[in-house]
Amino acid sequence: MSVVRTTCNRDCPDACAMLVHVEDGRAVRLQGDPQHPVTRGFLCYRTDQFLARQYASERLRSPLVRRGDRLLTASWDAALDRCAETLERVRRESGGASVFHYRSGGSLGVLKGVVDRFFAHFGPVTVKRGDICSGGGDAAQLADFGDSDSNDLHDLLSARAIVLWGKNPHVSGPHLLPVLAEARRRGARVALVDPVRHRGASLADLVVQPRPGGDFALAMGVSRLLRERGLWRADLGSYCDDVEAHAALVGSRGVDDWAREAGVARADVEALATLYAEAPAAILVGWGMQRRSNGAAIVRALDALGLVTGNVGVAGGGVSFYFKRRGAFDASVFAGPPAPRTIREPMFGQEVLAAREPPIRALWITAGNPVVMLPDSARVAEAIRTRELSVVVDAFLTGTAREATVVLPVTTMLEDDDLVGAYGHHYLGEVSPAVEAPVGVRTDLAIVQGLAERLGLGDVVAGDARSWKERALPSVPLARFGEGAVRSPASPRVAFEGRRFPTATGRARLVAVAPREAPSPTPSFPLFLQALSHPRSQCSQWSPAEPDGPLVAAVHPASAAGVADGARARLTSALGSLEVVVRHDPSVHREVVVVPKGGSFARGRSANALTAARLTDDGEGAALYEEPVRLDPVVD
Ligand SMILES: Nc1nc2c(c(=O)[nH]1)N[C@H]1C(S)=C(S)[C@@H](COP(=O)(O)OP(=O)(O)OC[C@H]3O[C@@H](n4cnc5c(=O)[nH]c(N)nc54)[C@H](O)[C@@H]3O)O[C@H]1N2
Ligand SMILES: Nc1nc2c(c(=O)[nH]1)N[C@H]1C(S)=C(S)[C@@H](COP(=O)(O)OP(=O)(O)OC[C@H]3O[C@@H](n4cnc5c(=O)[nH]c(N)nc54)[C@H](O)[C@@H]3O)O[C@H]1N2
Ligand code: SF4
Ligand SMILES: [Mo]
Repeated sequence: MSVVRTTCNRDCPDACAMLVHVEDGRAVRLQGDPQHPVTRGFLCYRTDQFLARQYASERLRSPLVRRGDRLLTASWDAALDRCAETLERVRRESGGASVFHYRSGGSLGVLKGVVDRFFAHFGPVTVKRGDICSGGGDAAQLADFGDSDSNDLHDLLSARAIVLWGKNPHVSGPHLLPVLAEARRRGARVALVDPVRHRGASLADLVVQPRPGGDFALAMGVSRLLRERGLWRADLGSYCDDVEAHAALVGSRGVDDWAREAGVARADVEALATLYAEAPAAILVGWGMQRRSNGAAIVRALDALGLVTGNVGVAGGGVSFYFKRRGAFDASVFAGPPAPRTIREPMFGQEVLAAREPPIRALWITAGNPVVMLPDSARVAEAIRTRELSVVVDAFLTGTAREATVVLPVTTMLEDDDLVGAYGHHYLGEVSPAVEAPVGVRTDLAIVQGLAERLGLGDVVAGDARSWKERALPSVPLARFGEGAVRSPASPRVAFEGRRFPTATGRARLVAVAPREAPSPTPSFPLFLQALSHPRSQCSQWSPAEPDGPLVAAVHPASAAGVADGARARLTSALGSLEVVVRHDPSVHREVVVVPKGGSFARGRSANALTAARLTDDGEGAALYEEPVRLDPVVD
């Protein structure tokens, strides 16, 4: 029996330090490291259950190569030869741009960048642009602050007020919860702003339920009231640009009008303004809210609220969206010649199919399941199915892998060797192999090295995991990871301390233009589909296994179109329909229906089969939660 210390590499803010208990070469228990200041001895449900996935009989143990309709087992040599020959030919005939390397967040391991490096040197090839997860919010914070980073997580203990704005920590990042609880014990008041009154309400002194996307107006209303109460800082012009234009925007409507547009009562705006007026006040900006056609503008409105009240650049304050997880790493190690072309991630299906001069002839997919996780699933599937070569590197036969020409089996996080940064706190983590990979399974690093050798580029990606870690993180000796939690040297404890911003003027920018109003539902499609994070899955990775049967759709009883609680219904959008089981849930806003994200495409559980590809207002993110849908009773 041994215990191996490692880090969870999943796409989650928490980057937990894990203790893996190993018996006879088999992991038997996963434990959160009690010594780690954020992990505090516990893991989330989905990773507590990860061993079911680790040892699932469905895990791939051999490469698969397509013959006609079927994917057949092949040797590594045969599979890699096939990949190399086709990539070579396609590049010779059509240039590097005819190859598209798509990498997503199946693992946040920094060394996945070696695959990027290979393709940059092989081509350079086409890569993605924008970000399906956080494009809108990233663009907003870059525009306003010049960077996207947060105060230390434990700095929240200095806050007097905390607003969870569109964020569901019980599901999406549970290691925020003990910090929130402690902040409350120290007297902070907490508000929750979300169209879904989720479990976060149990920690909140105030809950405001705006209509979906109504947050821009809500923030404007709060700001207007605070200005009327004399709570805008007098020296605003010394650290902000566009002050007059912003003041005109906030003043362009009365509080009642802003409240109406936000879909809340004036009393809600007043209560939120009163709570937020307790300085220092922190806004924790969730990821869900910015996946909207006005998502970047919403985050800009929250940035502005923090700026005008003097809550940015101070302890206990901040408008925290993202912790700069890559800050400590040397990105140049993974770089190569610039990409000749980019594909907007949310438009994957459409743009791959439409690409010309050259067309996209070959696709390589690393740590992504785009058929399930990107909108317009059917088109994404078609785009993958119709290339001359589509290679999917994954541990399972996902909805994406099923469409591939070649599938290459990869290690899980318990077998991998890597480094991660967190986007919900400032600690870095080392991913160390706790168990050996099954025979026939390789790391992404070994796979790309095998490919590179065949293409005469072995030197570009040579080196073991350890040497890549040392190159990627020159400022921290790896031995430090054995001694306890390692804080990123790249992030100060207070972001933008002293109200100094890395923008062209050194000042922050205030939003000056209102976005288009959030869309309203129509009589024929009275609901918006919100496919949200679920406790049992990490995006499309379920643990234990994905439930059988139709998706469960949670809807306010008044919006259930007469479908009884527990009854079956059809959920229909302009793109198609799925069978669901309706659950009446009065905590869900009346304009919204909530289903889990990441459901299987083949089994009719994928919300993205119904969701059209739409961009956010900035940052080329996806407006995932604006698909108009309706529920219809199923008549047996
Ligand atoms: N269990 C689990 N945890 C996960 C994941 C998972 O799949 N499962 N995914 C991970 C990933 S990829 C990410 S990016 C992170 C964060 O990923 P998310 O789970 O997307 O993040 P949250 O910040 O909790 O945002 C979700 C909340 O935003 C709310 N929201 C949606 N629209 C609006 C709006 O217009 N206004 C307001 N105020 N709120 C709105 C939703 O109702 C919901 O409560 O979490 C990670 N954590
Ligand atoms: N409708 C709707 N769609 C959404 C969302 C939503 O809220 N609603 N959320 C969006 C968000 S926030 C995100 S981040 C994206 C996530 O989209 P993806 O990143 O595509 O999702 P995952 O399911 O986390 O991971 C993809 C695959 O990576 C594999 N994988 C895991 N570890 C490794 C590894 O080490 N190497 C390799 N090669 N593969 C590995 C997994 O087995 C999995 O099949 O989805 C987005 N899609
Ligand atoms: S998925 Fe997130 S909360 Fe769960 S163990 Fe991993 S880092 Fe921690
Ligand atoms: Mo995400």
